[in-house]
Formats: sequence, structure tokens, C-alpha cells
Amino acid sequence: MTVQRTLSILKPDATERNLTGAINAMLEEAGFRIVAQKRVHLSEKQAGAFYAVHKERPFYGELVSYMMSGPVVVQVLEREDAVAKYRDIMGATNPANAAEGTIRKRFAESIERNSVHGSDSADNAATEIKFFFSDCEIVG
Ligand code: IDP
Ligand code: MG
Repeated sequence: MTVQRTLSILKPDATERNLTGAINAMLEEAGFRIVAQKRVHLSEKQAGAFYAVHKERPFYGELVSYMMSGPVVVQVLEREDAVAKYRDIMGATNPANAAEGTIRKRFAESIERNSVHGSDSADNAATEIKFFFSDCEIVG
């Protein structure tokens, strides 16, 4: 497996509790390089577009409201097999099911306020990275 990139979001529950440094420390400890990063406050349109894949799910409206409720930190993470490795360290969507040592086990408050987003495939990673970053903003 070659070096790969994935899109990460530190969600409003994480910025609210001042956890961005603690999460970044876990990421760097796990071998990820943060090759792009910015703090943004998503509009309803941006949050809705980013999560458009979940439009039909019952929690979509609440998810969009939550993601625009405070600032987020969007990041591009780089390492070998980054997409799968980040899903591993994130932990299960519902923190009640997340494994020991994962970000969500340590920090998530609920299935919705679960601290981090990570792309779920290489194709989606490419799409999601483009959603937030231009090529010249990513410094490997
Ligand atoms: P993932 O973030 O682990 O990939 P997805 O199924 O893609 O999980 O869901 C996207 C986000 O929507 C979750 O991270 C979480 O914030 C929220 N979410 C997922 N399922 C529920 C639910 O059943 N109730 C409320 N929010 C949910
Ligand atoms: Mg997902």
C-alpha cells in the first residue's frame, strides 16, 4: 500500500471542548502527517452539501444543524493506507461500540457528537479533499 490521503474533520463537539490539540497528538502518534489544516465555520449550505450522501437518512437535518453549530477543523491526513487506518483510529460511529484506544472511545459524547469525521473510501477521500482544499493548500 502506498502513501495515501484522507479528509478528516474535527467536529463542533471537539472544538467546543478544546480537544483539537489532543486529537492531533493522537493522529501524529499514529503516524499521520497533517498536510493541510484550517478552522472553518460551515454554513447550512456547506454542511448540507458535504453530507448530501446522507440526505435520505432520518438524522440528516439534525446532522447538518450540528455540523454548523460551531467551528470545525478540516484536515488532510497523509500516511500509508490512510483511509482505512484513520477509520481504525476513529473508532465506531456510536462511541458505545468504539474500541479502546480510539478517538471516539476517548472523546465522543454520542452517536451524533462523535468528535471526528473520516472519509470512508479512497474515491470519497479525493472528493472530500477537493471540497475543502485546493492543491496549493496541501503541503506534503
Ligand atoms: P461515520 O462518521 O462513522 O462514517 P456515518 O454513517 O457516515 O458514520 O454518519 C455520518 C455522521 O452522522 C456520524 O459521524 C454522526 O455524526 C451522524 N450519525 C450517524 N448515525 C446517526 C444516528 O443514528 N443518529 C444521529 N446522528 C447520526
Ligand atoms: Mg461516513
